[in-house]
Amino acid sequence: MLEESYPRRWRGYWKEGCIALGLFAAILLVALIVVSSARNPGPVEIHSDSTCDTYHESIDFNVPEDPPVFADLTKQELQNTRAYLKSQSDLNLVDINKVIVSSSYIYSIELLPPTKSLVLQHLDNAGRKPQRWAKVIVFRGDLPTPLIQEYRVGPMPKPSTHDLIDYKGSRKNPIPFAYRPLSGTDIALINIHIFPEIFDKAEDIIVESFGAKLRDCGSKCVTYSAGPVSTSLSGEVVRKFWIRFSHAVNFMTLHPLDFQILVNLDGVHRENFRIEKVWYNQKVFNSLGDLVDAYRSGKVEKLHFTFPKVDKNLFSTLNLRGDPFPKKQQRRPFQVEPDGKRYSISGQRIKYMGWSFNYRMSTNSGPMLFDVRYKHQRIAYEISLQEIAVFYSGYGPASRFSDIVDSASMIGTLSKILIPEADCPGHATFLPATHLFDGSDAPITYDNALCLFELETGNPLRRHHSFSGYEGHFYEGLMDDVLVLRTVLTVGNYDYIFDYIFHQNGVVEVKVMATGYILASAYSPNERQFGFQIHKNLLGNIHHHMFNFKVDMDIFGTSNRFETLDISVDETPNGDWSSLPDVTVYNQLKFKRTLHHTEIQAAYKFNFSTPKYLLFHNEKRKTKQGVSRAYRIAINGMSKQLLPEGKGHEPSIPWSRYQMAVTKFRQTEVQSSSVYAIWDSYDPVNNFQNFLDDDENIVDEDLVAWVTLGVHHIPHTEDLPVTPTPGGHLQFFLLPYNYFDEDPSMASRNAIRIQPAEDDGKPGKLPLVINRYGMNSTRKCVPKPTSFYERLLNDPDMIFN
Ligand SMILES: *[C@@H]1O[C@H](CO)[C@@H](O)[C@H](O)[C@H]1NC(C)=O
Ligand SMILES: *[C@@H]1O[C@H](CO)[C@@H](O)[C@H](O)[C@H]1NC(C)=O
Ligand SMILES: [Cu+2]
Repeated sequence: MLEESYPRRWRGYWKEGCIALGLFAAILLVALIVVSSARNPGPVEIHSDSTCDTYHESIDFNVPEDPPVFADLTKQELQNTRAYLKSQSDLNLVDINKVIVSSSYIYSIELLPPTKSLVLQHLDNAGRKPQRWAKVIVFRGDLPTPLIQEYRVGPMPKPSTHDLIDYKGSRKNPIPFAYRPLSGTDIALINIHIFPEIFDKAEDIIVESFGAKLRDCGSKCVTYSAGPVSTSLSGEVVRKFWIRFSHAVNFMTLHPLDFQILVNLDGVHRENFRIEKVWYNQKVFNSLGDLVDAYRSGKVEKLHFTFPKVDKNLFSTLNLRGDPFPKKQQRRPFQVEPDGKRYSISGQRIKYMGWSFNYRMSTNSGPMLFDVRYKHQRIAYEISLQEIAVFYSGYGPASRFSDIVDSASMIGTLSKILIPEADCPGHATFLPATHLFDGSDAPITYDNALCLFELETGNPLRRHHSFSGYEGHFYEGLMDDVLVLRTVLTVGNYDYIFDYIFHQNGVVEVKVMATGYILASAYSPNERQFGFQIHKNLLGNIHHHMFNFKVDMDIFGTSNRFETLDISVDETPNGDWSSLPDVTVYNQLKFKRTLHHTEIQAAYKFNFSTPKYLLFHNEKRKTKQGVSRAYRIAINGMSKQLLPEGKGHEPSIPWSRYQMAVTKFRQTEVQSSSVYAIWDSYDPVNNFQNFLDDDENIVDEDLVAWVTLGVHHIPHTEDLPVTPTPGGHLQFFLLPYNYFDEDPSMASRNAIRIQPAEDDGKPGKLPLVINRYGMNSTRKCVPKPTSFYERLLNDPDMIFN
């Protein structure tokens, strides 16, 4: 066992050690977050002038005493859960400031979404409101065989029981200790057990090679990040990281050094914690001692990286530079809401035009929607992010084995603050999220974790102009104004923007954009097939971004079918229409409906030769013409998983094999991934492929679609300093398909119609009627400027800890 205990105040240590920040994985800034207590949410900001405020809807962030079924756990519920668990002797929890790897401690507490059947009883049949429960992940370093346990704790508000969650064999619980998601204890282990050896043996080499030091380094420091190495590589369930070193300069991923160390941090025993390999100047060594010998004897060529000159012109910093534009100091355009907000919020339920839905921010899996309805009719029971993955390639081992599956990084906690007028429009409403997680004793609330805004997209939703007399003169058009619920998850280097977008015609859009810093390698000719040299010592490695979403479709209830419209070429005899011998057969397109009976049959891999529409319907609900009233899922932003199935780290993300899969809803198959997926490729904890492999019947069942978006990214110089979003929007849509009798946006008062007035028979100009359907376009009002920046100046903890 570990003899010494070390406090969780890593931050102090790092200051002494001169290593600015340890970064993990997708370069996860976990754990260094030392937050003493939750801040009070600031005042709600609603930017509009009272004179504009005619029909303001109500915006209420207060969580009711008895929270609605989908609401995140409240501060009080989180606190009560923690207090209850603390008092349970079987859990053996230690105080947060005494946590070491061999302790029992709580990794996360969050809502365990209630059983769907109970929720539907409650919502649709006036059934009793289901009890609220917490899902709690506990690291049990204290047990003879350390492991991870997932508990169901409750009922709220005052928990009285805790049981291991029974996944009925569909996924593991408890979970091998080596699979635990990334936490502060990893930093502590590297810090206490690995760094002394590096200081001891390699400090001279680091100073000579990189013009910077690991400790006592002043303004020239070397920092590091640690990337998990998933278990398929060694074929054993062990916990290993590649530590990559870089110059401690904004931003570190663009200043990599050709120096990496593979460490084993398995279990809780100090004798396990060791350096297994060392990489220096494109060569592998079995130990630091071997590197030192080779370095001294001239068997490895010495590297000479110069420490970058840090100023605002440094290529890797984000500062205004270049020839400033616009030439004059003219502000950006902005939008106004001339008659007040047209949406309301209450109990984490949002209403907008015909739409209503609940949102929540899962600590471990990010933004989720529940009970999405249009005109009171549920379309989807759930639409939620499941996983973010990025698989990198490279010659050097750290890039080669960086296959990052981000929910190991508590992605829901990574939207720390959205900034008005940069992350979201100035008129947005900012929504809080509260978490209790690794490193915190009390719940932490991030006031601006999400934002909600109505957006004038500038695109017409529909229009037609009939300008000639014989068609009948008229014009009508309507802008595609939407409601956007946004969050931005900063997973170390990358920033992922997630939007749930609601259109006026019954369409839901889900969109992902990536920005932020790339993860890169020190340039070497060996890396050329994996990227371009984009700066002096820098090469941007090719990688594949992948995102998985759960879309629990409920079209007129839970008895649904999945059908595709398969488009093909029709060869029609053409003798009647042409006498030319080579036109006796005419080719055109046709389609046929294919009902998919089982899960394997339904698993969708895009094929250009066989275009398809993907439709969900309830067989009992037809239009007057007898056509199935359906919703269509359309995916814009697909990519193919090129890695072979079942090899390497691919088994951790089996959902990426399909652009969409359809499964029968099961309460034990509520997520496609798990927080363990970054490690578990050798033996996945929650294997999505198993959802399909039992090949259940999916006809007239409750169906769930699992949608994967993706894009390959070969970085280029314009990814410096950070990746821009244009060209990288990945989306999928839920589109009504024979669902309404006509476009429901016909009921929008925001359309504009122009037609001739009754012809008075007089010569001269045609008299016109311009119909704005009662909208007053003469009232003028100006939104109040945001007070956000004042609040920020008064409370800098809002943005940096
Ligand atoms: C795509 O569809 C065509 C036509 O059915 C088929 O011949 C081909 O094998 C398919 N490709 C893949 C990769 O499945
Ligand atoms: C439109 O607003 C202006 C200014 O508030 C007001 O004077 C006018 O009567 C309004 N028109 C209608 C049709 O409501
Ligand atoms: Cu990228």
